[in-house]
Amino acid sequence: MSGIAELRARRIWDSRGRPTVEAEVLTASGARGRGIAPAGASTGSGEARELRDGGTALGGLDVQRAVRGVIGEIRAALLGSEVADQAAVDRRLIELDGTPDKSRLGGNALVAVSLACAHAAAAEADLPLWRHLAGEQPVALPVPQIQIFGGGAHARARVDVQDYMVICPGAGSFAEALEWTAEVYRAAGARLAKRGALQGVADEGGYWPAFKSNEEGLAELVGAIEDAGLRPGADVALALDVAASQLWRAGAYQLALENRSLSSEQLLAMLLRWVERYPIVSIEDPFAETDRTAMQAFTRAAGDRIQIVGDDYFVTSERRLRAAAGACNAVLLKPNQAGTLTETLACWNAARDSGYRAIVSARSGETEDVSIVHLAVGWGVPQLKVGSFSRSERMAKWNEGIRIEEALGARALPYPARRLFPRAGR
Ligand code: 2PG
Ligand code: MG
Repeated sequence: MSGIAELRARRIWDSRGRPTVEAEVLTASGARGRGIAPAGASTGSGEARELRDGGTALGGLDVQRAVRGVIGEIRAALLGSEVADQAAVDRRLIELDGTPDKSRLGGNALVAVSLACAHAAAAEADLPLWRHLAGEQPVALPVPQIQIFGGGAHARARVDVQDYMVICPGAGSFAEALEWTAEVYRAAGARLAKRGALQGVADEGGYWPAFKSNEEGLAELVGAIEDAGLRPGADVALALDVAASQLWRAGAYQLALENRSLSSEQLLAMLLRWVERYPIVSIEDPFAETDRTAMQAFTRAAGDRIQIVGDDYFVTSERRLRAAAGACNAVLLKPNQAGTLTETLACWNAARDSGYRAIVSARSGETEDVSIVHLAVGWGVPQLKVGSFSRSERMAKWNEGIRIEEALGARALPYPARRLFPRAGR
């Protein structure tokens, strides 16, 4: 047990070259912890607000005010606090900010400090963060959702669907899932290059494709799985993030790529057709964050077959999850959407209470910070989404999972892929 002796912060740079907040906690006994705030591009309106400076420099995105808040007010409030009492630290942060959306001190400042405290507490106990969080509980590695093609807000809306991802229901371990994904990623790149449809990579490292329709991405993904010598559905299945809040304009879903505008009912029919035709096991934000009726209808229609994930829809809010009323059957957990680790954990506990699944997720703007891998393992969240299979802000996280899986060895609980996606994995 040791108190916070020093709290520092600085502006550093994220994977999009934008400013972000890094916080560092030092305890009285000399342990250190560091946390970095990630940043979203397709954000839900209910997320904790980032504090950005505005003005013209750096596109208004600078975070000097957020940094000053950490080394001023937040430091003064937390000095001497017990570092291992994460709930008390986070409560203090929330009280100090005093706004419902964390807009005064900034969700970016708060999440960096919250993460830094968790790391310092783990260092104090001389444990890796995942073990510090899990205590004596046995743990497993999470099943990765890995992006192959990027679109939406991460690729200037080149395609409307934001994330075309794979999940490997047939893989026997985290390491094997990564190996299979590496083959699929390579195969997908080779296919696009051959057709002259490869335009670089999107924000999370997935290929930036020149598709003619959104459905073409699904067919290409199935083709890439086959090219890689794997069985679509049984070995490697499809997962989508439609990020549909981004498509909702003037009372309809606008598919710019196809020059079409769909009602909720038409989008629902299209997604059901995709689920029939392709080995899809998970769809995130199939409808806009405001379209509760469609979310409930889609969950009734497809929720027994696939995972339906609320991201912008729940914004990692315990309250929203408890009020889900049959919308979705899974929740994305993003610590910076909530603002603190304690609130993120509360959302995961609410999901467990309600029989919802959960996936810990990175943001499209990331850094070398690998905390989310430790959160997934340590909290027992059985799935993890960190973007694609290229660029080191993504690979650092996948590689951290490999190290944890190796450290756990035979002590690990069974890898949950086949339990979570049994039909696809047969
Ligand atoms: C999402 C995330 C990650 P962003 O929508 O799930 O893909 O994107 O961080 O831009 O919200
Ligand atoms: Mg999303």
